[in-house]
Amino acid sequence: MSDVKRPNITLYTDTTPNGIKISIALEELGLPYTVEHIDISTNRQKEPWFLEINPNGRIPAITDTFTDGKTIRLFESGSILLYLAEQYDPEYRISYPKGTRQFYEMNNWLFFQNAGWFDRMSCVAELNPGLQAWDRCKGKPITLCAMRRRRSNTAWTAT
Ligand SMILES: N[C@@H](CCC(=O)N[C@@H](CS)C(=O)NCC(=O)O)C(=O)O
Repeated sequence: MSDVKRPNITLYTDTTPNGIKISIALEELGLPYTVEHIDISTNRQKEPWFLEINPNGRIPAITDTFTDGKTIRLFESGSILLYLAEQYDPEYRISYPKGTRQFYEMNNWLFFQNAGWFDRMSCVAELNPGLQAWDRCKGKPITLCAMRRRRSNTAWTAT
């Protein structure tokens, strides 16, 4: 489809590390994109129009024009990074060729970051420390629970 105009990326984000890491990837790849600020302190991420983009109601998310000419939505920062790498990183600026040793090592760390409590911590590692940071990442009972357990030195499980 030669008349498909892409990239046509809109990044839905806020100033949290999970959001910022997508901005970093886009900048590193030198891609043009539009930013739609989702102020999570006002719960904009839970509005019906945004839930069409991310049914989980969280930033970051992106939309793009896919190779078929139709809009594609991406949510979960790891999924977004893989999409950007596969679609727009032919020179391997931020990724590695599929099937190489480095590719699998990259995936180790990608999943490590996204699957564990580190992902929750990414939200907390805001510029504003303490409770204010918790406020900005409200709705995180798992994190709070994990933090409490860590503080009390008991074994941690994400319950
Ligand atoms: N696993 C998700 C985490 C996304 C996430 O938790 N985003 C937070 C900001 S860092 C958010 O949108 N919080 C608002 C809410 O949970 O309502 C990812 O990697 O994208």
